[in-house]
Amino acid sequence: LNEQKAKKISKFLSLILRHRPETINLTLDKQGFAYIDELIKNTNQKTSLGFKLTYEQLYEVVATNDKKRFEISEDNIQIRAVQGHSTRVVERDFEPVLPPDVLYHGTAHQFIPSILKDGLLPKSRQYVHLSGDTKTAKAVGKRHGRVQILQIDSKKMHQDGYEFYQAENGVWLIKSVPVSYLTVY
Ligand code: HQG
Repeated sequence: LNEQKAKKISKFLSLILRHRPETINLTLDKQGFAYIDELIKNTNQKTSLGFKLTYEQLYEVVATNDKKRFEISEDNIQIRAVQGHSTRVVERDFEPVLPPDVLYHGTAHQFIPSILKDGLLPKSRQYVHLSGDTKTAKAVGKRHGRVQILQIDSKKMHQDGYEFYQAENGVWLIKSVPVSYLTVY
């Protein structure tokens, strides 16, 4: 599988498993899982990828994905995206975990006034995504424009009773971050 094709499959899986399963008439359960058989069959019927998706390609993309975005169930028959879901599609359960003292959020410069007014909101996703290091935060923010990193006082937030979650791929998740815990980094 060349890099370009792997990326195309990864983007397609993100779309289907996070935001628009209905594109290929796929059903996701409450924890985000879909049957691999059904995903492959429906993908190939609708040829939404422009080529036939095989089991081998699917497994290779899951195993080699740069951000480990996908997870295959223990019984090997289902697949899901571990984070990033649109709220209207999936509301996964996560166990609250102890966060590091500080976390980061990479965003674009143009969103700063609004964020400093309303805090960090999940927008169309189920959670606000936070990063453990500034390098990752930078990469996330860059997608939206000129990067601005925000530092989150996660220690204080946790002490104040806010719950933090961590997806299987290490991405930190929280429902929202009030302005008082944010510092422009
Ligand atoms: C911003 C990618 C105005 C927020 C990444 C962000 C991540 C506000 C944007 C994952 C705001 C939402 C998620 C407010 C938040 N006013 N703007 N009050 N509160 N925002 O894409 O964190 O490659 O939904 O700062 O790497 O950029 O897809 O979230 O800029 O892990 O696997 O609203 O997606 O991963 O944008 O990215 P997004 P995100 P994947």
